Amino acid sequence: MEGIENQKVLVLGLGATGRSAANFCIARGASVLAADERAKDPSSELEELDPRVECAFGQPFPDPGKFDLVVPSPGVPPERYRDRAQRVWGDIELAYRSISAPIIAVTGTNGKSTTVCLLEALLCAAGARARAAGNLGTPALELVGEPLDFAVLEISSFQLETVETFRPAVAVILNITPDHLDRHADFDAYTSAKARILVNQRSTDTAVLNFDDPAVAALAENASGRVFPFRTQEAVSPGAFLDAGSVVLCKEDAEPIRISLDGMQLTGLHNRENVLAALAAVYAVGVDPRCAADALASFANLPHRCELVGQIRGVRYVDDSKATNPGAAMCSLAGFSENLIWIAGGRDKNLAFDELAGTAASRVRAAVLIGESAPKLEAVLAGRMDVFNAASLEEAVQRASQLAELGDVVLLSPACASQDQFRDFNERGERFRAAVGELQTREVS
Ligand code: UMA
Ligand code: ADP
Repeated sequence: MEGIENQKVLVLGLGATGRSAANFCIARGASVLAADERAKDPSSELEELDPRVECAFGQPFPDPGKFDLVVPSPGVPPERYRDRAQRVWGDIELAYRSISAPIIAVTGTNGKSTTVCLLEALLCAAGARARAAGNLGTPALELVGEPLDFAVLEISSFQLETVETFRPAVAVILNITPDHLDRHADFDAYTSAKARILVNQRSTDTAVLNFDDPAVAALAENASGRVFPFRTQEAVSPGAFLDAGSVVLCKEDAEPIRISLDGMQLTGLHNRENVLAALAAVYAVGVDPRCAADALASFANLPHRCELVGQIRGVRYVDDSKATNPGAAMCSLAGFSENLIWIAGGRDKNLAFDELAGTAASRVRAAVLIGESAPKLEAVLAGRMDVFNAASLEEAVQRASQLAELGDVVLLSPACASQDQFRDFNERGERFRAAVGELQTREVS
């Protein structure tokens, strides 16, 4: 890759992104200092780091002004380097400059991981070589050098803050609702970060935009790529929409394509939106969506996304640990017609819960609250349903099982981040599943 040979590179953060970026830069002839403010953890995955990378742990970041290029990890806020750095390229910019396959990039507040994994499955079903990476967990730089027809990247607002020339062939924006307002100054700043996915597109590129979402639809005006909208409630042409259990794809110069969703495994209206967006992106890159659609029959909800993890005495237990903001939790709550015993709470990201409380009021019989945000949630929920507090997730599952009646659903859909009590949403989901398993074992013994 041009631009980093013999350069002095500072990598900020030594998580998954930092390690991949440090290895990438050193392999391309840069000298690399990788800094992490936490103390060195012997159990962390540093053995995968190239030994030529110099590491600094447990001290404030060095002066970014002393380096040619700064590569920040997504979790490092721009205030930490912006004013001093000569040049900033995040891992997505580095990956973009090195991946030769066309890039399909997906952002949005919710549904990104489901959509990129589905896109990978759809494209592979049509015979293309495609791989998904990015905010999903596998850093984007791991796709460099892979023989691919398409690279599918999940991109967060944090990652979009550090792109410069990044220009995806297809950019998908699924939805924009409040999230990460502990990092972005306000909703407008968060929306502006998301909009950066479109900023370098040209007329031959495509922007797949959710026109049911006003914040996303408003971005069409300044999009320089071809806009291909999708809607669940209304027909749109050109664009993609739902009609009587089918997806309809319309392009100006072609007959509409109709794809039945009968036999689709994904559940919930929100996943129909994700399917619409994914099929629209497949169509936009010139792959036949009818061949791709075979994948819909085998592609199920990802772990920790409205996943059924147990059934005890007629009560179903559903793990939606990945619902880390109010918008995601609202969409899961709205998807149930059963009475809910709702487990919620965790780390607050400076988000309002009032609208969520309104949705919850019509469906939730009792809420069991955990984590740092429990008092803030209790303030908006009390009086609208029974509210209980629990000191741990295990205690919450126990309490929920006592409150649940035949036919109810116990739903973990926290509306908050997990890091106050867990490593990440995966650990929170696994602990929920284990607690349900424990209840099941006691039931049979
Ligand atoms: N660090 C500092 N100083 C700081 C901030 C962080 O030293 O001010 C260090 C930490 O000590 C830590 C390292 O930086 O060792 C962590 O960096 P990071 O938080 O950027 O984490 P990574 O492991 O590189 O993971 C990142 C994404 N994390 C975030 O955006 C916070 C992962 O998304 C992503 O899967 C991964 O890159 C691969 O692309 C996680 C996430 O929560 C799942 N994303 C948010 C979301 O989905 O809502 C945006
Ligand atoms: P992300 O990667 O953006 O966090 P996921 O696909 O992992 O998205 O889904 C996380 C949660 O967001 C799901 O469990 C569900 O509650 C909710 N969700 C998924 N897709 C959508 C959507 N299109 N609109 C609103 N909420 C959604």
